[in-house]
Amino acid sequence: MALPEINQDEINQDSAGSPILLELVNPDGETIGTAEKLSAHQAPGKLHRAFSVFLFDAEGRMLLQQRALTKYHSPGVWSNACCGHPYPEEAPEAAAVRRTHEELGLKAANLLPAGTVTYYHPDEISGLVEHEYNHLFVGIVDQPTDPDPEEVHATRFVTQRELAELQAEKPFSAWFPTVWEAALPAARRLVPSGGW
Ligand code: DMA
Ligand code: MN
Repeated sequence: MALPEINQDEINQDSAGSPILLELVNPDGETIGTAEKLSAHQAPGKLHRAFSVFLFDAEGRMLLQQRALTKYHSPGVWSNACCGHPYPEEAPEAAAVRRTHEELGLKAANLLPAGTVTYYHPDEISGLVEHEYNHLFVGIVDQPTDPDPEEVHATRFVTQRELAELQAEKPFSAWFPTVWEAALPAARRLVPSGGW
């Protein structure tokens, strides 16, 4: 599929114009090299390191983000609180804390590791592919979000029932069901009152 709407510079360079690299890994999650962000996501895709953060309020409701309408892939869809890619040699938890702050304005202290999951999900809208070895984290948030509009269109906290209703009504990211199923045991331990 052609990608006419995607500005490759915006994907491959940070705000200072430096190239954005991410870590390529083998199926065991061991680093085997680096790649520019766009090339790792072009079909057929290269397996790379990623992280996903699941945040809950004190009542156990889950924070969702609607991705900005200008995101390079999966624009406008709902997903978990924050996802992204560690820089080469950056620890996944450090990247999770960094991006949760940048995207949502939150201090994600005390994130708990919730395992890893590997998947291959094409994005039908952009034609890009997420082939990821994903490090999962769960945590509690006790502050209001302050989203960066270039990353996040909207946020909301949902109960289990509200999540099911939203999933029936709105598009979600291709990876959300996969990462949420994998993070569920840790989420249940963290917020037993949430009824997840
Ligand atoms: C990609 O998220 C990461 C996963 C786990 C799907 P993203 O597109 O929001 O990351 P970024 O824009 O920071 O590269
Ligand atoms: Mn990716």
